Amino acid sequence: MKLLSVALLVLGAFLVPVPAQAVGVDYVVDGDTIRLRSGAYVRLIGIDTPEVGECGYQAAKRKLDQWVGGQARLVNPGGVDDRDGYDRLLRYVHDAGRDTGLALIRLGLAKARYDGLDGYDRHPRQDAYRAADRRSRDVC
Ligand SMILES: [Ca+2]
Repeated sequence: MKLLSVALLVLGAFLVPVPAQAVGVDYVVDGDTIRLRSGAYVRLIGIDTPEVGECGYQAAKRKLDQWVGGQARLVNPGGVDDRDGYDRLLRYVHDAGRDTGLALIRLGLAKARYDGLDGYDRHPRQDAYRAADRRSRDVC
């Protein structure tokens, strides 16, 4: 019995680190914000995409819609605020096992922002996001 407990504890340590929650997506608001079927809004952590009317707005929105239209998985990293100033959930978003925000940065459709270098919470993937942004050519 004791051995079983220890085994479960060890196994748990490998299973727990990145809990991703599957959610239904109602629609994509823009390149960095989605609305869930639950009615909640999600702001992707650590990225920024163009606002309505700005160059790249449609391209970023269309790509995000292509990737997470219908459903996505949310990751809630420790050390980052649960919600932003607009009451939107702050989450990493994954599509098909991929980090959607990072993929947008790599395509030059998003910039790495709203992180520890901008006066916000430092997030666990900040260094990877910033490095990818430096390497990617922005579409605008
Ligand atoms: Ca870039």
